[in-house]
Amino acid sequence: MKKFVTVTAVFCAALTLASVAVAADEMAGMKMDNGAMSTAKPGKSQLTDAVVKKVDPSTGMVTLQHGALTNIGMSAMTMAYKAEDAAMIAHVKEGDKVKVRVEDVNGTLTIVKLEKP
Ligand SMILES: [Cu+2]
Repeated sequence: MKKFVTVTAVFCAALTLASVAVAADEMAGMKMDNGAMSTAKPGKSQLTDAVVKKVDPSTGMVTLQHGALTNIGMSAMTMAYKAEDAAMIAHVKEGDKVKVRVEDVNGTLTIVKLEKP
């Protein structure tokens, strides 16, 4: 019985070492993947075409007629979103064609990026 326990312990140690080695390999692989991704950023900062319908500096809301915002599961529609900062509002006006990135920031749909082409 004592021998069996020892054998099991050794076997477990070997298994642990093996999985550590595998984990290290996976991490090395992930690092390479991340490096490749950081140049392409697929989908991460994708911009969507929109037209500014209304800007309300008092509330920080910008009404956008926008294409599908796939990252937040929003189809094309006209809707008001919170601008991330006041500077964003300052340089747009009704009728501007823009490119936007809207993200769910702590439950608030927020325009995190707004570019005028
Ligand atoms: Cu919407």
